[in-house]
Amino acid sequence: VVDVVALGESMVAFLPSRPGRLADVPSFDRAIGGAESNVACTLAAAGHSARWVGRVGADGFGDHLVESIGAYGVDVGFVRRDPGRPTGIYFRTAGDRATDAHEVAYYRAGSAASAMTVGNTDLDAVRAGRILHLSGITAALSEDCLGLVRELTAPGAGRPLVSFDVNHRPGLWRDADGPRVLLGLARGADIVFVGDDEAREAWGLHGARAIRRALPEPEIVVVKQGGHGATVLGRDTGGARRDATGAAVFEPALNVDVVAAVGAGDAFAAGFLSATLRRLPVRDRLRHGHLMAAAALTVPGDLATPPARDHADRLAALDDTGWG
Ligand code: KDG
Repeated sequence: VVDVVALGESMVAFLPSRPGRLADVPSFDRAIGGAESNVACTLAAAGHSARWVGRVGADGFGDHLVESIGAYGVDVGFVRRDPGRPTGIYFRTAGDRATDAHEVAYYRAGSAASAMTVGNTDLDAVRAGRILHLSGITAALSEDCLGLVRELTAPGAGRPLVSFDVNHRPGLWRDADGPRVLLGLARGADIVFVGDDEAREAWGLHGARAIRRALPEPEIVVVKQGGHGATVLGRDTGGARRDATGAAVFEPALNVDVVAAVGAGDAFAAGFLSATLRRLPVRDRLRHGHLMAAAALTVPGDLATPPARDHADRLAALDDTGWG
């Protein structure tokens, strides 16, 4: 059994050679992006077995993605190639240091990944892990992709633990329905990751407890509070409390000098899921999330080399004065 299967669109990401507006940046460096494959890569780097299932074009960018993600040790054997559609790409600018305001230009409409359907995806391969990681980005790509995410978040016997990162990307939604659809999908998951800022913008919800009240079903809801920290609200907060909304565990984030926030949420999810697979206590799951996020925050691209498992364990074991 694979530890984690992640399904979603991966893209070639073009990172700016210097700060400035998209209109002014003269050249870009090629990297890879894709929220779900980022999670798979970080988990593989942290010593887990991980599979990424996606769809790319039968083009050079598709080769690059499959090779790069495979080089992290991720199983790419179930990635499909579509000769009729291109691999998605995107360009971004460097974020303003204070506000992280940046521009993103996607070239992914009609991409190979947007043509993923229930019918052309190997559902057994997708459901073969202990955890299936999905995100709201896939739901935004097309009606077919939304149907696939709905199928994978539907209740069913033998379903893996479903992890869902809300990842609300307003620019990708075809209509104003995105927030409502995302809320419905999140309610079908077992572990939900959501930023307090996106919950405010998408759902008008303020604060972790309000978010938990709107998402009563999942076993665990992780509310990410940016540079401040993250809170777990769930039934599984160490076994002591069994109520759906009452038990909350907050853990401060590490205070790092941010180079680029992109990819940090994915790294956080990977660290949290890694510690979940290892059945570590909730505080340590949050700390492993923060450690992986700190690594991603201090590099320009989506993916950093995370600390090795024993190193991460030593850092997570710091006492409260040493942490954060
Ligand atoms: O989380 C990082 C992603 O946002 C980035 O890699 C691009 O997947 C991406 C998206 O759709 O925004």
